[in-house]
Amino acid sequence: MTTITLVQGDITRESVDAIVNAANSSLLGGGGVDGAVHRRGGPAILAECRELRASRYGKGLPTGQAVATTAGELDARWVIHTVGPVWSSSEDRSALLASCYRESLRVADGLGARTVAFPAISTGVYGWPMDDGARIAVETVRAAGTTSVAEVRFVLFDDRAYQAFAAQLG
Ligand code: AR6
Repeated sequence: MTTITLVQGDITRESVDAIVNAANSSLLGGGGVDGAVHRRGGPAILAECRELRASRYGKGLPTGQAVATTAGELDARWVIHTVGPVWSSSEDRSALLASCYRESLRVADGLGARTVAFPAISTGVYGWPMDDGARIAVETVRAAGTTSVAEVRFVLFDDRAYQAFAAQLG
């Protein structure tokens, strides 16, 4: 069983085996969590992302998939980069958002990570409504029963996000 914990704060300050990054398919950085991960983690992360683009993801990492790199100077062993879907009011993309959590956990499992920190994927720049993003996150992690990950820690930036996740945990 995976224990789910909630903390409010900056995910790049967490001490865990793996930190999940809300990346974009370029893997070359951006704002939000992605910007913070690269700023605090240093250039080794970007260097490995560039190698992944050259070797495996010439067209970019597809939405809903996940891939690991070094965590550079972060207090973690790995960063797992995943690409959330951009929110759409006309199209249901929730399967892609669920896939981000599931695939990140699958990668974490493969690495032998026991503690994994997730941000609220897609709920920032990508515009996903927080309550729905929290529901998908918690449901998907709860359903990912086969993982050897002992703790999933959701790291929420502000009180509103924290409350949304707390409501889902019940
Ligand atoms: N720690 C924890 N949560 C954070 C942090 C942080 N340091 N910074 C922001 N959040 P976002 P997305 C929250 O925009 O929506 C980037 O440019 C934020 O309040 O980081 O998946 C990428 O390169 C929000 O609730 O990710 C992509 O282009 C949540 O983390 C795009 O943004 C996710 O916000 C991805 O957009």
